[in-house]
Amino acid sequence: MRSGLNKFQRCPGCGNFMIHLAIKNAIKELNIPKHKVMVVTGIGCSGKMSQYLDGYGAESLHGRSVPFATGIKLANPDLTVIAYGGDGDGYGIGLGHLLHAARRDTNITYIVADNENYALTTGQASPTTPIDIPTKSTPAGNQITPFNPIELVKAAGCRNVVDAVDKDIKNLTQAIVSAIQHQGFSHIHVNQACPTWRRW
Ligand SMILES: Cc1ncc(C[n+]2csc(CCOP(=O)(O)OP(=O)(O)O)c2C)c(N)n1
Ligand code: SF4
Repeated sequence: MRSGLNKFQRCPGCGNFMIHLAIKNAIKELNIPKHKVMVVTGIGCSGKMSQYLDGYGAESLHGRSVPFATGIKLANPDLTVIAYGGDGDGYGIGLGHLLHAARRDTNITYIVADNENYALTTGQASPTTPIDIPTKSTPAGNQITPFNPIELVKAAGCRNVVDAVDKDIKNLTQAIVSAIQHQGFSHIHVNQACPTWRRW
């Protein structure tokens, strides 16, 4: 964690803790020095990640971590660039950026923590909320069919797409290591626990 920050803004049991550990493990395993890592986040509970990892970090705009990260990689190809955000961020407002990054095959790693809701804004439905699930924005149950982000990103041309689970830190770490090593755009979808809002 960065010096000066001594408190995580996360609920107990939040899956972001485990994904955080996996990112740290992967950077350590690959021996990447702090000054060669850039973590760019969007906005959300997940968006705090850039504040908690050593190295360069930027909390950008909601849904805009991918274009922000793309610009950084183009300007400084020596950096390991990781973009990170939630399902609302990446699969909702930022979906266009994700699909075009997959098509362009820019050499960055994009991790989405999918808790199937907009958690920071207190639990509204997202593009991955299952059918019939009641949320703040769908009190009678979500009636909009969710999409499959893995298939969508593959269809856009991404050659390295992985489906992972936050609590399986070993596999998640290896997925992040492989994604960083992959020469091109990598997408890691992480099924993320959110004990506060995701009660399904
Ligand atoms: C352009 C814009 N629209 C809306 C918001 C309000 N907002 C902040 S976080 C958020 C959703 C967060 O959900 P998600 O991206 O899934 O991340 P999580 O909090 O679940 O990690 C929204 C709608 C914003 N900050 N900027
Ligand atoms: S609301 Fe959910 S995603 Fe946000 S910190 Fe709490 S458990 Fe984590």
